[in-house]
Parts: sequence; C-alpha cells; structure tokens
Amino acid sequence: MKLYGFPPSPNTWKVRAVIAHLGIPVDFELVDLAAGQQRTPEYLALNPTGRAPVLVDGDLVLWESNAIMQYLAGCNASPLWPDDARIRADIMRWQSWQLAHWGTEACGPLIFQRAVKRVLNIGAPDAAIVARATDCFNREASVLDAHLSKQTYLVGDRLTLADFSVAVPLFLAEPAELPLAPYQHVRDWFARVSALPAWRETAPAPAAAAA
Ligand SMILES: N[C@@H](CCC(=O)N[C@@H](CS)C(=O)NCC(=O)O)C(=O)O
Repeated sequence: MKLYGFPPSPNTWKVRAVIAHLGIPVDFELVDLAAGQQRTPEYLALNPTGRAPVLVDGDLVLWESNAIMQYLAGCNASPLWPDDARIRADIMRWQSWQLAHWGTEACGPLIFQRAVKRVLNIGAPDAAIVARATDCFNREASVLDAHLSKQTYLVGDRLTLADFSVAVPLFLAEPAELPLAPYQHVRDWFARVSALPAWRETAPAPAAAAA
C-alpha cells in the first residue's frame, strides 16, 4: 500500500497520523506541491483533481483524505471507525462539516492568508477574506464548543476519525492566529487529541507546516 502526499499539508498529515495510530505499514511517496508535482501527467492519472493525498492499494486508487482514513480504519477493524451505522453516520457528519465549513470557510482561509502566504512570501493577508473567515470561525467554533461541553470526543466518549479530521487545522492556530481564546472546551479537547503520539511521529517541519 502506498500513500502519495505532501507532509506539511493538513490533509496529508491527518492521514499519516491515522496510519501511525493504527500502526500499519504504508509506504510514503512525496508529491511536492511547492514544485507543482501534483500537475504532472503521472500524478493526474492517479488523481485527476491534482490534489494530495492519494492512497494506492493494489488496483484501488483512492483520493479524498476522509475517504482514505475510513478505508484504512475499516480494513483494520479499528475503533476509530466502528462497524455501526449510527456511529459511522455521526463520524461522517463531523467529517462533512469539517470539509464544508470548519476547514473550507473558517480555518482554511485564515491558514492560507496568514500562514501559507508568509511561508511562501506571496504577499500580505487579504483583509476582507480574513474578516469573512473570522466570522465563519466564530460561528462554527461556537457550535463545536457547545458540543464539546457535553462530551470528551466528537462522537460518543471515544476517539474516532472525526477527531483527527476536525483537530488537524488547529495545529496551525498560532501562525494563523485562529481566535480560539473564547472556546475553552475546544481548547481542552484539542489538548487531549493533539497529545496522541501519532501526531508527533508524523509532524511536518515547523517552518513548512501549512504550505
Ligand atoms: N478535499 C481534499 C482536499 C485536498 C487538498 O486540497 N489538498 C491540497 C493540500 S492540503 C492540495 O493538494 N493542493 C494542491 C493544489 O490544489 O494544487 C481532501 O480532503 O483530500
């Protein structure tokens, strides 16, 4: 089995963290996004969207990080993705929310404007985008905080794939200046989830994170 990815990108990091947590052997191949390797014909044959990561397992070629995480945890009968329709739907709910709102509307634009632009030296943050994303961040973080005031992890009382998906952008809270201060339950939950050794074992070099 082989994962193609770019270690500093949160979508690659969360998949690598799940692989480390599961303790399974998966070869890794770098797709250097900074060098444009995601647009080579060889890579586009694997993922026509030109994004990382991609998992190849025999004749299965799978892109979209959350689908890859579900496949890996499912193949390994992991409690991160229990064989229970209700729990899986609940995990999917948070992973869908992460893709559509938490990542794409809130954390992602703040990470790009404040952290990625600085690392790549491609100009100042766009104030209008930062303002809109900050509003989104506060709206979504309030929902997350209220949920986590009632439970230890996102789904039930156990760590699942949902925690990996929703937590990963928060590793960039400092450089992206994510306004986390009012959200005590989110901060406590992130402290629990980020303490997993799997994150440290797969962490990108600090200066490269977010690129
Ligand atoms: N929804 C996709 C998003 C993947 C994605 O946007 N990856 C970024 C890195 S975090 C990428 O490959 N960007 C390169 C590009 O768009 O050219 C997933 O979860 O796998």
